[in-house]
Amino acid sequence: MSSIQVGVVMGSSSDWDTLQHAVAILQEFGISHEARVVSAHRMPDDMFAYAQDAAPRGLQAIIAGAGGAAHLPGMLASKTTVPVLGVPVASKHLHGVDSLHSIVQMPRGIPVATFAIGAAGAANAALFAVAMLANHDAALRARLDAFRSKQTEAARAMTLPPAP
Ligand code: RP5
Repeated sequence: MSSIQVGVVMGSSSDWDTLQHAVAILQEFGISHEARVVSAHRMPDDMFAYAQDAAPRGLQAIIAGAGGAAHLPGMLASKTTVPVLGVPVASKHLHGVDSLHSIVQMPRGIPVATFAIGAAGAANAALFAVAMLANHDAALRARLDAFRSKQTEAARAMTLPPAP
């Protein structure tokens, strides 16, 4: 069994600008992970193999990002019960609304946890994966609580320019 806890997959290298924000969070929390291009449309056999191997490999979650006709998260979810966290990538023509709808509108019985379009969604998918892993890891829970506290302090310290 591999020691990889979270897989980060995306439909194209052009999705990396978005999905790198998930990887940065996983790195920050010391979560073992991998990042790969696994295209639903251009390499469907590889996609099915990735999904089928996910549980035997010991993956705890798959963060899957794609844009446009974003079938990758849903099709992965159709072939594994490892939780799939879907990240809609902003597309050129429809700005990611197409990606969001493609990912979120799953049929009953095959869930994909769907996050916001773009970088915030990618980061939040990773934070959600951290929260799932923290259910069985008290030290990780403490690091996640510290992350939240730091964020709260940063928000409290925010100032605004003087009114015109
Ligand atoms: C999707 O098509 C990918 O997830 C990507 O967001 C989009 C465009 O891919 P490229 O043409 O940039 O490779 O499958």
